[in-house]
Amino acid sequence: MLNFPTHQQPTARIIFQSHDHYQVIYADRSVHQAVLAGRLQLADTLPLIGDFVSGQFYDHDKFLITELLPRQTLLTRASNYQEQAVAANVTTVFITMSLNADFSASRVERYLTLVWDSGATPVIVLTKADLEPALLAARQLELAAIAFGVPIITTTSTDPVTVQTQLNGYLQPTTTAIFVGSSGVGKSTLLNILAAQQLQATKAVRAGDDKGRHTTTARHLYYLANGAALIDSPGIRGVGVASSTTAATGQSFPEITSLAQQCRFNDCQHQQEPGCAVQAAIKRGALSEQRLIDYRRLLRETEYATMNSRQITAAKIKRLVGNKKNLRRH
Ligand SMILES: Nc1nc2c(ncn2[C@@H]2O[C@H](COP(=O)(O)OP(=O)(O)OP(=O)(O)O)[C@@H](O)[C@H]2O)c(=O)[nH]1
Ligand SMILES: [Mg+2]
Ligand SMILES: [Zn+2]
Repeated sequence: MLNFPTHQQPTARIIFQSHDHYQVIYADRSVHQAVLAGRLQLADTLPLIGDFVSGQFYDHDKFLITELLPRQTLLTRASNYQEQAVAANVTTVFITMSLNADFSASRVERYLTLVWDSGATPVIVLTKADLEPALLAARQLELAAIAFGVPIITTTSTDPVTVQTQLNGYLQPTTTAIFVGSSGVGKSTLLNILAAQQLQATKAVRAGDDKGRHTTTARHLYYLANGAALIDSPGIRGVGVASSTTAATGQSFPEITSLAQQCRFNDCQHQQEPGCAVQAAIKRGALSEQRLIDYRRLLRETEYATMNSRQITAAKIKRLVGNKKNLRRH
């Protein structure tokens, strides 16, 4: 049996979410489709992958989520106007970066900030050591200078036994770990090695620039044999865009809302993401670009409307600072 918090009612854990469709795992490791009780659908805080919930079974094996149990940690991602929730109750974040074209020490720095804010513990994982053996030592030094004692692990997928021995120490029965990092760095590959089975699909990176193909499209939580939980996530596609769609904005733009349901990524920003149904509709002339621009403007306004004055000032400063950073970079 999995190690779940005790509660009067049956307790389950969210392992997948897509819009209002959930999957939960029960302590006996059985997986069930799940929905939110009406009362919860209107709550300020919606259950999220990694959350423990309680509820009851209906229709034989479906689960009705009636209560969100208290969170130990919350991992969020920075966005222009607010934080976007990534996963709940994460204890360990594997900041995953490949040693080839993807390498960026300043990106690791940004990830570290997010992880420390969340209450989880970071571990830096440098992948594809086989491809860049000559660069390894210099890059480890570069990271050590910003990582202040955060463990730095180096992996090679063709040596699964070493991968297991290096990462197993971080995967206790009480651990919930998540892999974050760019597309194509080998997050799903590592998960498959640790689970010793092909749980997630993996795909070769583009020749030339080593960019990944966004093979993983949604977060998914798996339990390893020893009871450690491990979340695979899609490669981050540009940080810094708010994702929340308020109900009001959705109602004013029903055609965009319904198109968005068909986007490949749950949190698609309808910019350059692959498989974006909104951009596809613009391309074939079924949606005017102006509609999308108006939609974005309203979205931003409604986001400000839900903030207090201190939060608005903070968001504006954040935007200014972000712009300056971009200026310096170019
Ligand atoms: N040479 C080498 N290739 C690797 C290594 N790790 C992963 N790969 C390859 O890199 C490619 C991308 O790996 P994935 O595991 O799909 O990458 P991902 O991070 O899950 O990518 P997304 O799901 O798109 O975010 C695959 O072809 C892997 O076989 C490694 O250590 N060495
Ligand atoms: Mg993947
Ligand atoms: Zn989209």
